[in-house]
Amino acid sequence: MNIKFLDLGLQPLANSYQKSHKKKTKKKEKLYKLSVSFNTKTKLVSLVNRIPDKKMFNNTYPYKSSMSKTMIDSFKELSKKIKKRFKPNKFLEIGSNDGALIKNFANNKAICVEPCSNLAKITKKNGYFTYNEYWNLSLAKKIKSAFDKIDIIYSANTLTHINDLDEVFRSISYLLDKNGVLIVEDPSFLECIKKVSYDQFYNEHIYLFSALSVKNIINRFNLELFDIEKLPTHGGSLRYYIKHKVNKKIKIKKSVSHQLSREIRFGLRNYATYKKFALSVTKSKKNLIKIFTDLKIKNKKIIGYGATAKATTVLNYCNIDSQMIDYFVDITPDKINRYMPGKNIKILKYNRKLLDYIDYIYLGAWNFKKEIFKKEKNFIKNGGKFITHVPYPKII
Ligand code: DWN
Repeated sequence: MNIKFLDLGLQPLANSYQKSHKKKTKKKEKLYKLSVSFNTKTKLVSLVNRIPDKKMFNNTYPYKSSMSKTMIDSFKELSKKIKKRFKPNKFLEIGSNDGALIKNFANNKAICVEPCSNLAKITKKNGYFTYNEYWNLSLAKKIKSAFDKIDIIYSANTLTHINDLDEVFRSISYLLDKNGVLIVEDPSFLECIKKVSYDQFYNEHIYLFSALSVKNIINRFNLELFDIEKLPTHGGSLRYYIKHKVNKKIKIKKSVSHQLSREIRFGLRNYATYKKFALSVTKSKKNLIKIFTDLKIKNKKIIGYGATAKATTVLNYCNIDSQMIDYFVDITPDKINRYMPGKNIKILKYNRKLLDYIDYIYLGAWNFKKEIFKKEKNFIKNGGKFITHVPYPKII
């Protein structure tokens, strides 16, 4: 049974950065209900309303994984680890984005799957065999007939974006070699609760995984977890290592039972934990609005840093608009000179000079705080302050 526990109101599509100021053009931006539920049997956390894939993942998807050094370094480290630990002959990535990870593998050893054609074009151009398609069983069959054995399937921040999870894992189980390994990386729901990072929810993130829910879902497809790594990326992620149950050569590591116990101890099987989280979200909203209004009363100049999908959830849930935030800065080419979805705040091309005469910066990309603080040490040295809502609204 699915029980709704969190309501984040009406929200625009998170990655649909508007070309023009909607209030000026009087054209209405489409808004969708964003609420979150918990399945009492599988422990899976998911959105109540689903948006068709094609509306979100098409030929204009703006997000590029290679925009942060943190992610580039994390992918480089992981590819070294995969090569050493599993020595793959054929590596397949589902949701290869702009190739931030795949570029660490030789062209003849790696295959990309990417439904957004603007991104698929990049890996194709860089010589990788790229299927510009959505991940499903018919694609898995096509790949099997072309390449036969796939010994590593990897997917970061993608499987949680696909509505039909049964088809996702059925297709993986079909394609993955008997002795092969599936590696899945996604934000951890436990970390999301601990950090009250409710902005992990937006229409693209249909699911937020925990080890408990992943274990339950993959079990239906004769797959099992054999290792779990905790990662600092994207506000705290888990990397799940999965194998076919019939493969007894790979031993199950203690990290699996440790993570499951951690989640059980925290209460991820109990509805009361979810209700408590929803209360913390309401409190976070109230306190963040207070910080912004208090600063605006004092005529402080505030901008945003990192025009993230996550920031869209925060701005629309807390009703923070261009009266509060003058503009956002971002380095992603396809976001520049556009407007934050739903809130008409302009996104400018990042330039250090844009931080001059600014009193406060709202950290849209709080998950890259370390990287951003390092880059902006002069802003901090000159007395500039940051605003964040994670793990609770505060000025840093
Ligand atoms: O799952 C998803 C995650 C992985 O990425 C997608 N559905 C959408 C996207 O979500 P997001 O937009 O919340 O992701 P990020 O990775 O937190 O976005 C960071 C943004 O900040 C990018 O637009 C790049 C920008 N940035 C910047 O302008 N200067 C980032 C850094 C580190 C910087 O120095």
